[in-house]
Amino acid sequence: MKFYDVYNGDADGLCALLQLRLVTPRDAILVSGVKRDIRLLQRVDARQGDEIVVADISLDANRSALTRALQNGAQVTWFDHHYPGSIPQHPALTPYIDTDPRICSSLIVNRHLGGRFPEWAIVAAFGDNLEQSARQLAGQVSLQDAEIVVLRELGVCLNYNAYGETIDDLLYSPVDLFRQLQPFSDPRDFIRASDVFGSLKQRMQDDLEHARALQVREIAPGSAYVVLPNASWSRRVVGVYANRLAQDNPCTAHAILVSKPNGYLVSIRAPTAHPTGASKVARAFESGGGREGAAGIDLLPDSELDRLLDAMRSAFSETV
Ligand SMILES: [Mn+2]
Repeated sequence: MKFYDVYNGDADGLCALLQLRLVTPRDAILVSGVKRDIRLLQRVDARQGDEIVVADISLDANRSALTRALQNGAQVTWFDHHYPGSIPQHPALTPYIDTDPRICSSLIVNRHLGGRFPEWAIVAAFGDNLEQSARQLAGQVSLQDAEIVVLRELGVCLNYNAYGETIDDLLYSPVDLFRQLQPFSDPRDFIRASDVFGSLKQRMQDDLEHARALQVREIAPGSAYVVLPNASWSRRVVGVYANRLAQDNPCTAHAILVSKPNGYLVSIRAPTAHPTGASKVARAFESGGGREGAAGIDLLPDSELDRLLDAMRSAFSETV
């Protein structure tokens, strides 16, 4: 009989699993990947009696692997906040799934554990950009403002570490990073004792400086785009940089393109002042999808760049 812990490599996935393992230490096989790598359950070859815990990846995106694991006789416990589709009714599946937009997987685990490690849930909520939920929980456990600032920074850094095309782009593999976090029941102790936080912060600053040196071009009043080169730092920083651009220019929509060999990876952010329209732009392209405020296109062929700029112009120009 084997244990498997399957989790998204971002702040939320890490902190969700961490809380569980602090309560129930377990020598499990860790399965994770870059943030975009969400079809993780297919990597598990589950047998009768195996126990699988899944955190922060969509059930819907892993449905066939889940069905197979259940058929093979595994027990599966699932903590998540992404769209699950229809949840199978099976005695061996225990789902803790809540798609409330104010919730993330680590907040679900915090609730499940009766608030044993809220500081880690706060780190994750900041990492998932859930400012209000993070601050609300921080208020409940009476954290000081200076502590909130540093937990927020840690969440942003852990989230930053998960961005990349492959593990090679990352400073720490999500499995290694989990092992680094595992000894600490409180993120404030982790920050004091480990040099991981400092390394991530430094690397993120360096990557952001590269990005800020590039020209952001206006498409029309209210929309802009920027092209990052085909480089590891681009793929690492794209999520953090997109959030910074949005925060610094709340009335402007942004398309952030990262060059690939035959096109671009595109992140689209609606203006934070009117956070709608991003998914409509993305869905006009074959590999596009996402949410109202933040969406993306996996591969935009070079020949479609003009069409993207047109779509940005007509989606966002009147919203200013
Ligand atoms: Mn999440």
